[in-house]
Amino acid sequence: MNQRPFDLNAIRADFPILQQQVKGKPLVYLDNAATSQKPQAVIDALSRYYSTVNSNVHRGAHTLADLATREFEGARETVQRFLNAQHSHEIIWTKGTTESINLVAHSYARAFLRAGDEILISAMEHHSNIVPWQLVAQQTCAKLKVIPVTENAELDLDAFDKLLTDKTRIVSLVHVSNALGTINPVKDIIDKAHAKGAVVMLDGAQSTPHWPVDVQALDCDFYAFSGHKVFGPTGTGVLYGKTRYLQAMQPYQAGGEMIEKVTFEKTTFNELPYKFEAGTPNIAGAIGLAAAIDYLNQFDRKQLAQHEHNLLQACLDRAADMKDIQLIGRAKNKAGVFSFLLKGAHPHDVGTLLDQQGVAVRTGHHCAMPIMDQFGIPGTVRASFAFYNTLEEVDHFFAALEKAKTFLL
Ligand code: 7TS
Repeated sequence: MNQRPFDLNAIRADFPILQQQVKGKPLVYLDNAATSQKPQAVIDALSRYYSTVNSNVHRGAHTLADLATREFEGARETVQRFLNAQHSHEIIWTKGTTESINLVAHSYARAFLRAGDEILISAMEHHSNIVPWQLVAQQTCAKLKVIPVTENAELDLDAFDKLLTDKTRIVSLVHVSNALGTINPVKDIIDKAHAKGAVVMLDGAQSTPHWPVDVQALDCDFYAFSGHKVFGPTGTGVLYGKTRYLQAMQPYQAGGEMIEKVTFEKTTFNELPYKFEAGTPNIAGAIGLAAAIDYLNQFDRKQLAQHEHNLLQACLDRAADMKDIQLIGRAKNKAGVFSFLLKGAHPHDVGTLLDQQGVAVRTGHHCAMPIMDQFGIPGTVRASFAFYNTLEEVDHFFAALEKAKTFLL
């Protein structure tokens, strides 16, 4: 396949929002971990769908309904290839990582866990990979256990070995931390968890935007990601699950689409994946997400990842020369997330001063309060990168940071 060369100017021209000014300054968008920007190809896919295809799926006898169904199911196959899943019925549409994790917590864990069983998560999880398991633990009298995180923001793997026991039924772990950037050694963890008979769910919200994920090579049992973080529309997401687990699970949302036959006495469910997709799905969103994946697939994704790594390295180099900056998250294996504090300044104040200079970052606890508590901080300032960011933007960001320092310190 002919791959498109990595030409940053041409890439940036594909993202209309990046051409904007904010507060009279060129936008420097460094909040990609919260949501990433959309290329024109995605915007066009949505517009084309609504202008020429819009119909409901799986039910119509007319031409457009058939077309919408084929495009919607084609999008599922695009995601199947994106994750290298074995079957397209292993791809369940959701509205994001949060819903995907809740689906597994409700339909798998709540049904199959018994009192005394254990669920293992880590101290660096996003709230969406903590709270669903707390609820399930309460409902089933299972126990929630937490893998500690070291000072360097890495998983404490010795502690993991001890926490993983014959009672562990589920390990649910973030692939890449949104607050710290840590890339977790998930393959080892999956293999060890399987050896104990536990199922493994991975939160891929922050990995899928950066490099190809292969669920068969990982051998994870469930994998969740958000479409809006991989350059697709908001309100889209995916749960991958191995067929044997999905087949054993009951749906946790019920309604149209997910049934085979309904009488007042008894309902039988539709086959996979529809059993888990009650109601009219986000058809345009799924087609938009497939357009985002097609867009990414034009490139050698290794080149995109290398570029993001260079951006992170530039930040780390600049920070090493800068006074009064404290890095949060010093893992050796790290994705393009640069979380920090200016000593003595509240993260929100830093964020506001950066915004005045056109630089968009996120400040706060990043929906990961427990790890912030562990580090004894209320939150951080977080710059997070996508492949369309430039080294010039890193320069601009640090110049803006120096200026913020003169106001705050
Ligand atoms: N898991 C991780 C690791 C995340 O980073 C996020 C969102 C989620 C789950 C939830 O994804 P959603 O699409 O269902 O909302 N993270 C962030 C963030 O870092 N800033 O804003 C949202």
